[in-house]
Amino acid sequence: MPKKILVLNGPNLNMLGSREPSVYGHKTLADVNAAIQARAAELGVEADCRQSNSEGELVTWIQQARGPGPEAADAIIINAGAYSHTSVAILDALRAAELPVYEVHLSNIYQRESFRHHSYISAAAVAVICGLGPDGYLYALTAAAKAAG
Ligand code: CA2
Repeated sequence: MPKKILVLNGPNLNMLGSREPSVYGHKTLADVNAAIQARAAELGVEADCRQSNSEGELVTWIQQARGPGPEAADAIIINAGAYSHTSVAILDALRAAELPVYEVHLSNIYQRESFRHHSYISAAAVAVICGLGPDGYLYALTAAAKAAG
């Protein structure tokens, strides 16, 4: 069985490519997910890419990733969007999942408003990648696949 990596995107990331290209680039989320799938195929892992604007739905998916069951995953890559800066619920779910978590942000959150400088998610993450645009997901996927062995 190939290792399964759950790739979660949070609120507003479905709008990628449509607005704010100077911050988030021109690629759509479909473009980003296609690149993730291509890299997953090269790495021999399965990537399950999902996006939700709902904090509760993200929490549910993280809970299911712990298994047992068909949604069980071996690692989680997450860009929780603005919930990164607000959500103790997502932090608690990630901790409870007991899976390696890789946090990704498209932009360099430390060059932006001070309220973006803190991420609750980071306390549950083995690594944080920010400021590299969509490539950040590919670096995270490479690291997750290597660690999942
Ligand atoms: O840099 C990132 O990836 C962020 O997680 C993106 C979030 C932001 O709240 C975080 O501080 C940093 C926002 C995603 C919104 O994406 C949009 C894309 C296009 C148009 C509008 C929003």
